[in-house]
Amino acid sequence: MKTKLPLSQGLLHFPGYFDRTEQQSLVAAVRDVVAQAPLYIPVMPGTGKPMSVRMTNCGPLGWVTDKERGYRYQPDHPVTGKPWPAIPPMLLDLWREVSGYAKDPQACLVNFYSDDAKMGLHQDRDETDFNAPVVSVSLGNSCLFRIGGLERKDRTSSLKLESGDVFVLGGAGRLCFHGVDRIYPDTSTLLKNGGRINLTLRRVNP
Ligand SMILES: O=C(O)CCC(=O)C(=O)O
Ligand SMILES: [Mn+2]
Repeated sequence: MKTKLPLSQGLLHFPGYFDRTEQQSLVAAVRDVVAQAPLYIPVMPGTGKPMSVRMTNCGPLGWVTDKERGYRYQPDHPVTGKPWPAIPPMLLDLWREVSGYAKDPQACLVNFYSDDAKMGLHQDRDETDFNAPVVSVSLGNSCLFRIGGLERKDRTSSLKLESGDVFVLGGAGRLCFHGVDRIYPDTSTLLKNGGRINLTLRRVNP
């Protein structure tokens, strides 16, 4: 484990938590997940507008969204109908090291950002247990990550998340608004076709 930078209560940034070799192992593990549970294009509830980020999951539960039924967790892939593959052991180790939460994560959302993708400001609030943190891993090109307060109108600040970084939203920061404003092309050689992968570990139910 590398340095830990507390930003404000419950928000932790671990720059370079995973070294290059570990990042390569994680990419191989993600490729394995994607081979079993292909990336798909999620759409916004209500409008059906497609997101720019492609997604899949691993773990007993996966986060999905569609036009009719909205944001939720479910045990199977919305396109293939198959159960999600298991969470790779390296990610379970990460969770056990940084989450401070006794039980293992139930969901790992895999977000793939092409270099022009982004994610709007939002809270992670589809879980019933907010005592567990959200633990996220960045791989590939760097991004501009925006983090705010508990209300949408609160002041936000921005930081770069680079390949191998870990970010934790926990404690008083568990429900902070956050989003990804942009990806910086050609800032990493980890993914041969560019883009960024974000892995988000969550506990869904107590
Ligand atoms: O890509 C990121 O760093 C954040 C992803 C995120 O906020 C989410 O999937 O809920
Ligand atoms: Mn989020």
